[in-house]
Amino acid sequence: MLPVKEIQERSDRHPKPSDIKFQYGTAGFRTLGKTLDSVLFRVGVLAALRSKKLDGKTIGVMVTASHNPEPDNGVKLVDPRGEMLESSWEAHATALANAPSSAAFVAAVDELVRATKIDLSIPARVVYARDTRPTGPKLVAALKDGLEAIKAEYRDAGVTTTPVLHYLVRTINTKGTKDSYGEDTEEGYLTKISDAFKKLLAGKPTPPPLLIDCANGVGALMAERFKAYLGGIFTINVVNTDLHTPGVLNNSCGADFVKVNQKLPPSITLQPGQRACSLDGDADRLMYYYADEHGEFHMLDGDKITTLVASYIVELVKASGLDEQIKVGVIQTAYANGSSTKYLSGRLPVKCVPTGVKHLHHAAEQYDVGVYFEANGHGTVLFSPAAQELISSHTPSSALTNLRNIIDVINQTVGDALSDAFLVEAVLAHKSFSGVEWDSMYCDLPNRLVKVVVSDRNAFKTEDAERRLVSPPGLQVKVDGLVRKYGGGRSFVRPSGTEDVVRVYAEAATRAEADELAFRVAGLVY
Ligand code: NG1
Ligand code: ZN
Repeated sequence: MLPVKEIQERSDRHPKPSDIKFQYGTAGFRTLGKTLDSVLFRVGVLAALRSKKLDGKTIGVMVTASHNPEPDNGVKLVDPRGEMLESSWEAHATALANAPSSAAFVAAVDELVRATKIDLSIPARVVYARDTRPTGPKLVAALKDGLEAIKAEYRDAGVTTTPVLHYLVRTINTKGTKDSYGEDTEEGYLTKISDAFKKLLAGKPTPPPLLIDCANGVGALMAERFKAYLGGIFTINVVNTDLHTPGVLNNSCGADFVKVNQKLPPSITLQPGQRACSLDGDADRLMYYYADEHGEFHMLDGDKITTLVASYIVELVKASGLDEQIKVGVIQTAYANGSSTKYLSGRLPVKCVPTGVKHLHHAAEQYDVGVYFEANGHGTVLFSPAAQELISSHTPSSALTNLRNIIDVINQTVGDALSDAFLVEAVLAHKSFSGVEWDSMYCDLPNRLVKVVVSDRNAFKTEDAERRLVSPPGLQVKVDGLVRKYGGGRSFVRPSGTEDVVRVYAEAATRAEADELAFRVAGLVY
């Protein structure tokens, strides 16, 4: 039985603002933090229902707005294997969040229970965490109220990164099984990743210390904790670690700042030859960069990470004699730099999917080893169970041992900036690459990403993995007309899934042309 009275009474303490329509998008619910109280309460109830639906498996809830400005906040659900919420439930989430009153909310819950045939007698289990945003504690209190209203068991993972929460969900649900993914604690996470990293570095020259820009977010806590686990083998120097001054989170620092502005955060100075990286506000995106011998900045984004990592894994698979059995593939979105696609396509299967981790993750699962990084630095590598089995059962060789350690250094549940940084450092050490050699694998086409505020972003519909517009009618033809004027140019328009804007991306042979094409296409959209 649904505790109707309990839910309704508690829901009354979290009234829905009448003027807001919430939407569960690619990054869950995300908007101004102070408007999200009712959403968090309802997500508590929803997460419990999802757990009941999945036989009492533990569901994760992460309270974060990632790279967005500090006043924003958000919440997303994590399914039992640590992956994003199954898409069919996104509509349920949206429906529950928009019920206008407590009574309507209870009715919507009842409807969901019926429609999805949930057995309410099954216990519900949820683990949740939040990032460092000032609206976090209140939102977590609302979430807890929702969980208690429906009598779910819950575990508070405290203030931690998005990838740690995903790791916890997976480890909790596989504990004591043959699929065990590690200890279900933060220490378990730190130990698993750092042990594998140290093994990968054993016998290699110690890499130079790595400067990590933590975006003044929760990644600072985790990077700091990692230090104790690296056992003097690798040094990380953390900057932008201010978790207390209002307004500093993601402000002029972090992965998104670097990617969008294509420049160093003003708080960072690099010595010639020095390499560094930036995390975003919940530490699931990673942007690398280095200064060349003249001190000039060069960015090494998600596409560069894909290229480095996928090429190295292919080398190891070949050296292990497993290239017939293990096929490595790459998944990209339309935002991948055209040069990266060209470079990779000559060497590996490359697939383009719509923006959003769930699409990339799902496509990556179709390969024995699927490598995906969005250009913005969010990504991971997935090894199929069969590939992992082959790698662990084959007679050990140095290539195979490296592959095994790569499996453990990577957080396969979701993009994980710190784990990805260790992977990158390990590959660079193995290939004796500096930033320069890594960067020279291919040369990025100049590109520009701009946001356009429109009256209704839902009027923009796309096809072909978001590379072409089908609506508004006639617009794509005009975009094509402009693109033709730029040799080697490419441009596309799509509605954002996380902000109320339309994004325009353009690439061309020169910086000036890429900028011009982007702004001219934006002019068509506006
Ligand atoms: P939207 O707002 O749909 O473009 C952004 C990123 C995605 C993904 C999501 C989730 C760009 C251009 N878009 O999506 O790649 O990371 O946020 O956080 O970077
Ligand atoms: Zn993020």
